[in-house]
Amino acid sequence: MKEKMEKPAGNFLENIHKEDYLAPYQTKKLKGLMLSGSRDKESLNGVWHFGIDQYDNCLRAKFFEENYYDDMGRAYPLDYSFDTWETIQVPSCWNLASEYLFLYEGSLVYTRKFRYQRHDKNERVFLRFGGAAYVAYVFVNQKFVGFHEGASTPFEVEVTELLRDENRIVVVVNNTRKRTNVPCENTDWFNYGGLYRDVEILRVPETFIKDFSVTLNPDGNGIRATVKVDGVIGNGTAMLKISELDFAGEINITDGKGEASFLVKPKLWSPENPKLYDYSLEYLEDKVSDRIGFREIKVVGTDIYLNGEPILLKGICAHEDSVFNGKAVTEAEIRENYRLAKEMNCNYMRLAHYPHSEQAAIIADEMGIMLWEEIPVYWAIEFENEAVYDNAENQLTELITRDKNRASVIIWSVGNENVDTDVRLHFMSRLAKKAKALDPARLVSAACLYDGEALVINDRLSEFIDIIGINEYFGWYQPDFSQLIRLFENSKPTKPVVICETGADARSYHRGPKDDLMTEDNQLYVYQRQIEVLSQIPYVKGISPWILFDFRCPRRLHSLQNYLNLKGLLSADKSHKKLAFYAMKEFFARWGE
Ligand code: GCB
Repeated sequence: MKEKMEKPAGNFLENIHKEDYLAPYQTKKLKGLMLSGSRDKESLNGVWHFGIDQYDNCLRAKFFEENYYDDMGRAYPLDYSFDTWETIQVPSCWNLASEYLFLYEGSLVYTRKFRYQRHDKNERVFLRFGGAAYVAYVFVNQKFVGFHEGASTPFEVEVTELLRDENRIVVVVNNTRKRTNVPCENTDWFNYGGLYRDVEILRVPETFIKDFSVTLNPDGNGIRATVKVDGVIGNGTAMLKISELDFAGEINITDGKGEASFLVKPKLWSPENPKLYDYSLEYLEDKVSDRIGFREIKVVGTDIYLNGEPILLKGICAHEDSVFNGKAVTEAEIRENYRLAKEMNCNYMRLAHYPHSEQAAIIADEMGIMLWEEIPVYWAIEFENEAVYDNAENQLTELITRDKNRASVIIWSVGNENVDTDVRLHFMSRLAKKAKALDPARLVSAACLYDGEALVINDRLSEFIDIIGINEYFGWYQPDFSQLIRLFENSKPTKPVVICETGADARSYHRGPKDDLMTEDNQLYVYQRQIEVLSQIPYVKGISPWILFDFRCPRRLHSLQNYLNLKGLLSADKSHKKLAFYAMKEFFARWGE
């Protein structure tokens, strides 16, 4: 009897009493590699089955093992039926898939079958997830293969040994907000859940290119490539080719790693001329190809230089959100955001507050928009918790690994609006150092708070970052506007300051006197006063108001807001431009002229 009870489907009593059921699944953490955009992929997007698993019964009772019969051949009573469950489209946010899932926070079990045929006897196969919000537990053919934490970065898992002709994949995705998550339970955006980015199969040779970066040489002479390979043959020669430059260069690989500089002179990428080159990188039987731009970004004193020229960052913030698709934004929606930003005379966008889709930087490269990319070290996460640090650092590493070859990305942000305490300083300075170590070719910043009592910019994190990002809401949360002027008079920063947020709520078409909150007229008035002050401050080298379009936000309960943050310069569906949009457009046209 006892032995029977330990079998997966017959262990009813054991399962319902086992409160540490998650522990065994949290041992194998999946990480993001660099098996990205540039390889051939087989898509696992499309129709999946799902079960809403509020009580986590899939993980407790191990549905994924698919034990249908006991040793005597008698059927177990089952609490699931994978292939007759309802269906959902992957990628998508489940919240928008049906009305009853709109506010759901918990586990959803996704499953589908797929066929696989080996092409080469030595091939290795990886499953790649572009993003799963917030944690994902992955099972292939009845085996647990690992879990990933963090809603917005990609991860891969090797499944070479597990695949058969016909395969079953089960993914338990859970979006429960928690104090110990990054971000923690309290944010100012909607908590979407699901497999909301591409799910793919990648085939690579036995030894494959696992990581590479190609950048301008820091000394200004030519380009530099670094390569890491994974597999059995760690010594050899990799070949980098950029056909438009008539260039082919060898990189010696020793013990899986190699690095080389080449005297090539590419035309430089800039928002005005977003020049990209096709390149390929080969090692033994493996080949990756992609497009790349070359540019130099640096800070000297309080100035930011792009390709040796001082620049102003004329920007706008954006969430990864859409009325129709939630976080599962389409390429067309990303393009539309950049088009609108360009219409407003922007050359730059802050992708708040977490890594946006991989396509965001690919399209920005092509359209010529400089980017600030960020990890969700947002508000009051548990800075004193080392596991929280590891999670944040992993999200940063996965983001940098994914986007480090995108010319458009000029800034890594290590967080937003975190109070300047000792534990936070320790936590975020480590992240800033990590970002620099992983990618010396970009600037590091964070959206900091000013000292509201002394009215001065003096966040201790400034020492560790290249650009001081400041969020300030004078005219909105702080009605005394004269304090904004005092703030700047009192501050003597030695690095460039970027106003990475400022703004005011306005409901589209709601008009009234300029002092009436939530009217477009009031929002315009706040913008006009901000522009008047900010344009006079010599060390303010960038502005990205909050925010391009209104977005879903459960914290916004006023009837005029109707669960939207209304600080957009456009309505949530982007069909309406508010008055302040035109004020920013006019200001950016003349700022710095
Ligand atoms: C902020 C936050 C942002 C909010 C915004 C607001 O400072 O960084 O996430 O949405 O203010 O609207 O209050």
